[in-house]
Amino acid sequence: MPYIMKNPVIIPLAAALLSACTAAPQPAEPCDSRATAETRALYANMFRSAERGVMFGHQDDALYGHSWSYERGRSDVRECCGDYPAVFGWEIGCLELGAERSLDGVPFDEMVHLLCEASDRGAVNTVSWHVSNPQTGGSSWDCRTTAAVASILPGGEHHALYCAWLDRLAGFFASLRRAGGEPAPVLFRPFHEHTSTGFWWGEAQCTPDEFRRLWRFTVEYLRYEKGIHNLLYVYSPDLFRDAEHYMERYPGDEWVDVLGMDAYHRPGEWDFIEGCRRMLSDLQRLGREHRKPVAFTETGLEGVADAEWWTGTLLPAIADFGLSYVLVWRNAHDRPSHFFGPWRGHASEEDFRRFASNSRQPILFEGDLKDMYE
Ligand code: BMA
Repeated sequence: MPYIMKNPVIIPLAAALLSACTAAPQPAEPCDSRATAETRALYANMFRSAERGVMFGHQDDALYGHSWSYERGRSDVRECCGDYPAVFGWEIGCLELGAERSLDGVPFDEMVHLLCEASDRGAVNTVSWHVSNPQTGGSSWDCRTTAAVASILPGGEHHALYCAWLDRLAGFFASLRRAGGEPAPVLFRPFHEHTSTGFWWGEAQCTPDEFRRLWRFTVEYLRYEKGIHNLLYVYSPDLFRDAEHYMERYPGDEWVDVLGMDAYHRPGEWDFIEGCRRMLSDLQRLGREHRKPVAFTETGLEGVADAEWWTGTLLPAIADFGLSYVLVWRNAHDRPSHFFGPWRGHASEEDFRRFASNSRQPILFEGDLKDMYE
């Protein structure tokens, strides 16, 4: 008889050790312990779909495209490759002011309608927020002062105003309903690109501590004060030097669900492929350490001046990092050269199809998704 069979203490100990070694790791949970069932399912499915491929996302895809606007059912991406993007990006700047249209002129009621439709079809939605400057009344890009963040933290001069803005956001998020009536889950990506100098919440405009407090207050207020539980929070700095720089203003694992990054291809400014691979490899490692999905939350080459950009540049930049999604920015309908996605008739259309169907790094579109909400 083996020795352990004689020892009543060792038997359970050995069994516990064995099961600890063989048990599958518990699936990671959203940081909101009260996240809705569909939000939890989306989170779990983001890990699973990343094993099959990278979801393709496009900002404002359902609202308008290059030279058309507000024609329900249309999509520049679908017109090029036969399927909708897997991830739809939406922008809510100016919602905080109580406006009926976003800073890009998009009627919020149309956005709500199309976002819910995308959710019902099984696609993923992500929302960015180019929030106005609470101190000056200017736009997100108004960096005249360095005290805007401090001014909206608890005790600050504009704190009450900021809470009123969040009340409006909460109303918007609560109004997003799937066909069955349950809240539509959203990947919310506030205070993006803070490592650039472009926005009033950027690293030149506030201290790391102020940034973290702003993030935590925002999440806390929406979650506990307003009872919003259909959000997954996405952290998305702009270019970063190394993992330490990436994490410098990280609010903490209990306030972030997805590790993202934004990086645009600006020829002549930096080596896009090499730089992306360096940053995405840091991101992949951080994602494993923190048990968070990783995503390339904004990218693109404005005007896509290279007919083989999709397979020649984007694909080698993003392949093999286990990304959950990559999202290219909008195709403005009213600024002919301000586009980042494909559109029918553009010189890169054929290459986009090659990108969409390449076998080196599978790219997922809406029709490739298994039900993300179950
Ligand atoms: C920027 C540009 C702007 C737009 C903003 C918010 O990158 O596309 O025209 O207002 O995003 O969507």
